[in-house]
Amino acid sequence: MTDLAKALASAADEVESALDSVLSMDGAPDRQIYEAMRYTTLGGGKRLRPFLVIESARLFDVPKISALRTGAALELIHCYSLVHDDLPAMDDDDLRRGKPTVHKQFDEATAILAGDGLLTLAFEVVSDPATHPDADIRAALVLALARAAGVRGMVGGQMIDLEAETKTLNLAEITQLQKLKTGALIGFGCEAGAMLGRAPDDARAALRRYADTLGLAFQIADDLLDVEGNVEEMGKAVQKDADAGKATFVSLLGIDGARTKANALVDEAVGHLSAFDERADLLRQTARFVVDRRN
Ligand code: GRG
Repeated sequence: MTDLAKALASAADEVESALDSVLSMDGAPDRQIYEAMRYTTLGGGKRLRPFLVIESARLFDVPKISALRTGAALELIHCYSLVHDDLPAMDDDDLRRGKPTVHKQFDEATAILAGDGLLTLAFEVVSDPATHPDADIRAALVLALARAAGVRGMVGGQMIDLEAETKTLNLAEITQLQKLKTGALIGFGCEAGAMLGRAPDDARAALRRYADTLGLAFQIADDLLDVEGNVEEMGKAVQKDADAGKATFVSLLGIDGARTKANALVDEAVGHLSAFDERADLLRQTARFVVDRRN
């Protein structure tokens, strides 16, 4: 096992415990909604976004509890986006993380509410003093997370993506769409450590540049996996974009061109970390991991 694989596995365990605790059913007014939220969030996923929070926080000696709770909040938003994306009104998927999607396991109304519940819980977690003792830092995190998840971030990107089903986007438009849809949450993940650790502006800006490049590489890899991956490894349907006739990095650049671009972005992302010491080594390895991953 590589150092990165070990670190990812150990972070995933810690994130799982943090999520388990914030998704506690103590005093739940209704069990089904909590069960749906726990069903979709626990026991699956690479936990890449919380890992980015943990590793960016490491650079500034942030206490682990702050990084874990912020990472858990980010993962809750990611999970909500997957639940809503899988709904019949959007991507209409039956399989996610190797198991039936929430609307299949429960029903559509429960899936909508579970997504809403995860989204709002994320802000409850981040604004709780247990996440950081300084109210100004909590407020800055709430603002950044809202921007990343909302219409100027992931939701806006998802809307452009839905519209792309009826018009063909060019490379610049696809890049902008993905910067919002996938890149915004990845960007928050990398900047959160800097915010929690009151990092200097230049360090935070370097992490943002790393995140932007990483997000793009991640999305190109996702497009390649949609073409080259299989249902067993991916735990979700593949060939979705080609079947929908959607323009992607692969349809515009070709398989080889997309892989070449992804590899160049790995080098670029690592370059953005040049000012950091060996504590950024796992972030450097993460850039390679996102393009070599099999799911
Ligand atoms: C519904 C508001 C709203 C947004 C949906 C995230 C998203 C936007 C759609 C998911 C569709 C998709 C395949 C996006 C591409 C990138 C992506 C987010 C892949 C899934 O993330 P991973 O690979 O998944 O980190 P795991 O399961 O490992 O967490």
